[in-house]
Amino acid sequence: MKPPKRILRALLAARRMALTSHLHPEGDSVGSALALGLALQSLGKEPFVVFHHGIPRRFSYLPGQELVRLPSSPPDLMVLLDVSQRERADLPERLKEATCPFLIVDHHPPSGEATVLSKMAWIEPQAAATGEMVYHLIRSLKANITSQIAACLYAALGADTGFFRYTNTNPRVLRLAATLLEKGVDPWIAAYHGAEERSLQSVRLLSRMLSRVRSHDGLSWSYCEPRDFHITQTTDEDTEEFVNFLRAIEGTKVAVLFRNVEGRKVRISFRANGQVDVAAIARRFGGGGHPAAAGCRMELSLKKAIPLVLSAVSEALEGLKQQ
Ligand SMILES: [Mn+2]
Repeated sequence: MKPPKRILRALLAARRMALTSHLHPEGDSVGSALALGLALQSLGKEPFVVFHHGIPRRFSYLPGQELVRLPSSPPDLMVLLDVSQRERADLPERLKEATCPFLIVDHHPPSGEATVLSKMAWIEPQAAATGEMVYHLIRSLKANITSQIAACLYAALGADTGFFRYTNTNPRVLRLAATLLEKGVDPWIAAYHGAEERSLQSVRLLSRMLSRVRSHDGLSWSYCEPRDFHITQTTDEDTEEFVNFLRAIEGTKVAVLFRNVEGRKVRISFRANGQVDVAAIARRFGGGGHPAAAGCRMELSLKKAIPLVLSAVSEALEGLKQQ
């Protein structure tokens, strides 16, 4: 996995850089941005890690938090990590519209704009996480993998491999994990904050969601409605990983979780157990993701969104039967 020369040249030529990722950042986004930020800082650059809507509290244990700040004027270079579309980046409007070059480092299979911007994009669908690409980027930039950078990269790798359980876990990934452990990473701290820890309110929300789960013909689904968020004093951020509880149900081929925090806005997460490509389903509704984990958003009521999406999933499941 070798970063293209033009990507390295662009990073070396710039001084002030803003690093960002997609909205609702998870471990790969936050870990990749902080790791690259720390490495660029060690090279004498001035990196800004920008998550306009904030970083989930669970990642506050990660080093490099001091780099999370907004540049007062447009930077020389913008780096999008784990996302390839400017509109999906968690930037304030004025930075989204900045005229500086936008660099893309992402492991999601390309869609639309990424191909157009391909000169400035490094897309590596073989990578288990963007963090894996960032590791090679840092090495190629001749920066040291410090224990701090290793902690951020391990969080990134852990997040996208389900802490080394998903099928993207391969010998190469485990070798990289071993290298990071050799730098002093504590695997339990990373797994606890990255995957296990949740707030009491979030557990209360989970219990409401689970109390109404439906499971039939390989499809398991449930939803959270505005009342749930209101009663438990939670936000959509507290539903992280909820969909995995649905995927855990015996016989599930596709799991779907609907969340309606307020108004006519529904967020939908899909998980598959290996047979159905849920990214293809999510794309039909304007979303995207990986074959086994995807998502989309709809400007509809929960009542209207649920049957629309479930019938698309049932169709895909029917297709399996006929094969
Ligand atoms: Mn990722």
